[in-house]
Amino acid sequence: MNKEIVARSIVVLLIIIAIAIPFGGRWLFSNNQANVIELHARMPENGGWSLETLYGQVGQPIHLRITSDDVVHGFAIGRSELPTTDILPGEFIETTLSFDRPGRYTFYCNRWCGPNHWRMRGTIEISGEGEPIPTDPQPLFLQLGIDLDSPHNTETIPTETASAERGARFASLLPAYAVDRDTYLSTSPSRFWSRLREEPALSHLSDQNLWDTIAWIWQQQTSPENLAAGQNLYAANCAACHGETGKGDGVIVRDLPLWDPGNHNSETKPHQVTGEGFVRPSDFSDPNYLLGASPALIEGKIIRGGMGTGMPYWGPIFTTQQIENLVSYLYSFAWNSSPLDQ
Ligand code: HEC
Ligand SMILES: [Cu+2]
Repeated sequence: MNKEIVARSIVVLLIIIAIAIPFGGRWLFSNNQANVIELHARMPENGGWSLETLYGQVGQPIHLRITSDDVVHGFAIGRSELPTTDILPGEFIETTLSFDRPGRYTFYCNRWCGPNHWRMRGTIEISGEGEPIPTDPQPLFLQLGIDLDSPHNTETIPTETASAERGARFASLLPAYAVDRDTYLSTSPSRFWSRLREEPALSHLSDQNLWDTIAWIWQQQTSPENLAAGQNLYAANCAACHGETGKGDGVIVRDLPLWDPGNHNSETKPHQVTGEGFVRPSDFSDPNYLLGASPALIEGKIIRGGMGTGMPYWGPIFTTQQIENLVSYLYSFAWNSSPLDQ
C-alpha cells in the first residue's frame, strides 16, 4: 500500500519533471524569452535589497517585479533621468528596464526609509555587444590635487549678506577671468575676493561692494532652473542630515557630535571622527565655512563622500549636471544672493 503510493508519486513526479524541463529550460535559456526578476526592498537593517546584483544583456528587456517587505521605498537608476517608482509594502510593481550599452549601472532607493537609507544600493551588470558606457574624466578635485579632508579656511567674509543684484553694477569693471568657468571651479569665494581686492581697477570699491561682486560672479555660473533642480535634489537626498536650511541639524544627525575639520573653533581634528558612527555636519549657512570651499572641493566631497563620517558618496547616483546644480545650491545657504530669492 505504502509502496504503491510511493511508486505512484514517483510516476507523477517524473511526469511533472518531464513537463517542467522543456518549459523551465526554455524559460531559463532561451534568448527570446525575457527575464522576470523578483526584487524585494527592505531597510538595510532588515537586509537591504533581496538581490545586490542584477544581470542582463544589451538590448534585452529585464522585467522586474518589485515589492517592499517593510516600509515605503523607491526604485531608481543612478545617473539617469529615468522616472522613479515608489515601492509599497505588500504590493508588486512591474517595471521593465532595457540598456543599450554594456557596463555597470547602479540602482538605489530614493525614498527616505531610515538613517541607513542611502546604503540601499545595488548593481546592474549589463553584458553584450556595443560601446561601453563612457567612463568619467577624473574629478576636478583630483586633477587639482585638492585634499578634501583638510580644513578650508576663509580669508575674509562679508560683513553683511552679499547680494548679486547689487554686485551687477560692477560687472563692467571686472577682469576677464571673473567670468571664466575654470577659475570659478577652482577658486573659493573667499580666495576670489582676495584676488579681486588686488585689482587696481577695483580699488575704489568697498569690501562689501566686492563681496556683492563675488555673489554676482557665482550667480553667472548657474541659472534659476538649475538652482531649483539643486534645491529639489537637496530636499530629497541631503536635508535629512544637513537640515532644510543647511545648518547641519537634520533629523538624522541632530543629536550627534559635531564634525569640525579644524576650520574654526576647532576641538575635533581632521580624521579624529572616524569609524561607523555618524557625525553632525558643519553649518553650510556659516560663511566662515562654506565661502572657503571651491566648487571643485564641494563637488569632490559629494562625489567621494566622507569616508567614515556618515557623508554618503553620490558619484554613481547623480549626473554631472545634477552634482553641479547641488554645488550651486549649497552656496545659496551662505549668502542669500541666489536667483531663487529674487
Ligand atoms: C547620512 C547623512 C548625510 C547625508 C544624507 C548627506 N550628508 Fe553631506 N555630510 C554629512 C556629514 C556628517 C558631513 C561632515 C563630514 C564630512 O565632511 O565628511 C557632510 C559633509 C558634506 C560636505 C562637505 C563640506 C565641506 O566643507 O567639506 C558636502 C559638500 C556635503 N556634505 C554635501 C552633501 C550633499 C549635496 C548631500 C545630498 C546629495 C549630502 N551631503 C547628504 C552627512 C550627510
Ligand atoms: Cu529605502
